[in-house]
Amino acid sequence: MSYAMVGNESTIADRSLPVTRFFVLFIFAFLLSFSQIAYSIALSTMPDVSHAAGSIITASTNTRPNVLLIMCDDLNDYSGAFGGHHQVRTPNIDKLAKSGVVFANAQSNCPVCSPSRNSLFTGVYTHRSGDFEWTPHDKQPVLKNCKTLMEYFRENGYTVLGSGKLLHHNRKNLWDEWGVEINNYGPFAFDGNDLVGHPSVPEPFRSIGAVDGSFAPLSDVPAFPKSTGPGKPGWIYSWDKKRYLNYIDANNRDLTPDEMHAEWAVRKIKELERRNDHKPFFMGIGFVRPHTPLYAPKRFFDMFPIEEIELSPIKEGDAEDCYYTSVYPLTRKGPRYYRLLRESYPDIETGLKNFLQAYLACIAFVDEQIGAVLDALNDSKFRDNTIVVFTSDHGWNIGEKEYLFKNSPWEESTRIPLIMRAPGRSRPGSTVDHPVSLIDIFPTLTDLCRLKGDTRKNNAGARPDGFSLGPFLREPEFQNWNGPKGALTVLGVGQNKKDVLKQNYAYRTRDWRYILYQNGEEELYDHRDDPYEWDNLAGDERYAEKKQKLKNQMLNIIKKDLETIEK
Ligand SMILES: [Ca+2]
Ligand SMILES: [Ca+2]
Repeated sequence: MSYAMVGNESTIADRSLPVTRFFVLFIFAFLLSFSQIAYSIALSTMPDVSHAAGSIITASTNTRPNVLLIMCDDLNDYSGAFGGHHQVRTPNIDKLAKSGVVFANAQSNCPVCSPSRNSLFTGVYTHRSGDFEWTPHDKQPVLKNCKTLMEYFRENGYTVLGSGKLLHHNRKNLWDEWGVEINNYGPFAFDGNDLVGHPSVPEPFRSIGAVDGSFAPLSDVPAFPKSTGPGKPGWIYSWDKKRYLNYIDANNRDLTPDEMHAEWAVRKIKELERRNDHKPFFMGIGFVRPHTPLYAPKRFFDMFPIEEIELSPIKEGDAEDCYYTSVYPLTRKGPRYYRLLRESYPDIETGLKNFLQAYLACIAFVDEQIGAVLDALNDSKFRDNTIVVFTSDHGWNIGEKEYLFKNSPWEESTRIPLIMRAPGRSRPGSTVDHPVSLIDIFPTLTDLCRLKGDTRKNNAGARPDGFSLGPFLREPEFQNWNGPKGALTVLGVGQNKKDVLKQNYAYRTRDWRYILYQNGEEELYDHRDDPYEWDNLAGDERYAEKKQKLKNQMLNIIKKDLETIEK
């Protein structure tokens, strides 16, 4: 119970009968003493890390570190610290990178929103839980029996606060304090009747719709020749069509959801400072850009004039030695969006440049939101005892291999930015090249914050599959990590949901990417001289031994889980 609520009850009591007042005061005293007892128990059961050798705590107080987890949505490796697109503008992410540790070869375990986030927040591999689609975690046979990071932190005496897109299907009861209630993806173009593709986007790409078929600066308020319904065309926040985002000009407009979440986080950090309640906090802030629709204030589009945009290197005919379309139809989003973009512009280069301009604008925009939150943290008393984790749920292909979407088995979809800063423990400005993945975040935070207790709610749950990245924070070239040599990514196929070996897998080591499709087709890329994964070496006899070795390593990770499932 928060002090604010107790305060309200006291106010009511002042206007009530004496008996009621006594009762309320009694409850108040009971809650106060109970919270103090609970806190004492929590402290006594927690290891005292303040004097431990190499403790991440620099202060002499008996406190555990706070955690600030910042997530982006669909952000690939373009940000500057990851050597991505050379025109990208991410000064705040880059600044964080300089003060923390960059994981330069971090991978998503499932490159699509819902399963990736379920996996991150429970620590359980997607293929192990069978979570390949859009079922909320608490409706699934394995994941509903696992504690989320939020529950686990709370159980360990943390105050747990969040705002924005963290789990794909948020559950407010997982948080002590939840931030802004809003559809995170908005605003959307509204034609007076429906949420539609932005009218400035050419057809047929626009026909994809209000989410994936839309990109424009916010100043381009959706206008239509004639209203098709009872409403007024313009920007609208949500599918319920109730709340408009009013836009007069750049300085006179309503905020976008990401801006609201940043504002909430800044305000909350200041409030936590004043609160002084001795409990550490876990705060999650989930920004939705650069997820589609790619809308951002115009000044961010102006940073990337269309005539100056350069595409990432794309090889003509690159998809010809790939097997994606041997298991998925050409009507699937990635190939289809690429074709629709090509048909909407004089040529595919022009189409990709227009899309990329909006993607870069949204990255620059979200970087500014990230900067606001990090500045608030760095200006607060929490700067030196707060672990910062920054990442994304997966990446996005922008035209590589004739694919425009997430959820591919290739580097641009699977590679993610990952930065960790643990004051007193991480070496500022260092880079880890060892492959790691989102599955490792849960055990890393468990390790750094010395969380205790079973992460499962009962035996039907699964334990976290990853390994703590703690050793890399101090020693970027650490050689004896307990984790695997490579990072595993799964691309689920809905119809074979229960058969773990009937999914498609990618496996990324330091130098290689190996892909095994459910029909047995393979791809193999040597990143040492093929960073764009142009030449599939899987059919080349000279690499047969290498390929087999990678396949075995990968299957060992998967089969270990199979054994666990069969028990
Ligand atoms: Ca996503
Ligand atoms: Ca190729």
